[in-house]
Amino acid sequence: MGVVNVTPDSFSDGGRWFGADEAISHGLELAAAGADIVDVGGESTRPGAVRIDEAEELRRVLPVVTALAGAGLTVSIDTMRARVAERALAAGAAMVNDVSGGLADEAMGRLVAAAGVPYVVMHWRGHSADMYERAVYQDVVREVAAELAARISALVAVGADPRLLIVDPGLGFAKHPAHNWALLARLGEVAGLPHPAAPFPVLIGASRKRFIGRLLGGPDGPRPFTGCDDATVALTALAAAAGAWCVRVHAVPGNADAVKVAARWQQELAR
Ligand code: PMM
Repeated sequence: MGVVNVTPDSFSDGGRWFGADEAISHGLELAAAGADIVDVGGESTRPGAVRIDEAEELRRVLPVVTALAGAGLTVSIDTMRARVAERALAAGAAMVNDVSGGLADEAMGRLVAAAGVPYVVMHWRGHSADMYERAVYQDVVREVAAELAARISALVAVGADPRLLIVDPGLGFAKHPAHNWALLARLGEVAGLPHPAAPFPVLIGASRKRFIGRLLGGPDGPRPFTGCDDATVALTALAAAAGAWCVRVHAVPGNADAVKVAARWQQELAR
C-alpha cells in the first residue's frame, strides 16, 4: 500500500503532494512502482496535529480518489469521517482505512457495513493533539489486541462482515517506541486477538515513523525520516515474513521487493 498524503503537514511528506495534480501523479507512480493499493488521505495525524473540517478534507481527497480510481487503481480512503468515506467510495475508492477504528465517528461502522467494503480497523486511543498522554500500558500487546477485539465486536454488532475487517496495531498512535517494537515482534498476537473471527489480516504502518529514527539516531538526536527508508524496508521484510497482510509505505520499490522476498521465504518454510 503506497501512501498519498494530500496534506500540507504530514510527518514525512507533508506538502509534497498537496495539490491534486501532484497527488494524482504521485499515486500513479506508486502503483507503477508496485503498490497494489494507494491510500489517499487528506487529514494529517502527525503528533500534535490540529483537525481540519470535513469540507476541506473532501476538497483535498475527492479529485485524487476520482482520478486514481478512474485510472484503474485500487484506492483506499484514509479517513476518520463516515461522510468522507461515503463520498470517496462513491468516487471509486474500494476500501476504507480508519486510524480511529470507528471511534472518531460513530456513523463509520454502519457506513462500512452497508457498503460491504474492506475496512482497516486501527488501534487508537484519541486524537493526535494529546495522544501521548494515553500511551500507558501494562502489557501493550495484550491491551491493543483486547481493544481491537472490542472494536471488532462493536462493528460486527452494527452489521460489519468480519471477513472484511483488517486490523492494525497503530504504530506511533498513543505508543512510545518500546510499545511499537513489542507490537512488531508479537504480530501474531495482534492477528489472533481474542475474537471468534480471529485471526484477522494485519496491516502495518511503520514507514518513516519516529521510532525508527530514534533507533538509528545518535547523540545528536533521532535520524531524520529521509534516512529511514532502508530500515523501513527491513521492517517490511520482517513483518511480511511474520505474516502481515499489508504494509503502508511512502517509498514503494524497496518495500515491494521486500514483500516478494518474504513471500518466497514463507513458501520455503511451508514446504
Ligand atoms: N499511519 C499514518 C496514517 N494512516 N493508517 C494505518 N492503517 N496505519 C498507520 O500506521 C497509519 C495510517 C500516519 O503516517 P504518515 O503521516 O506518515 O502517513
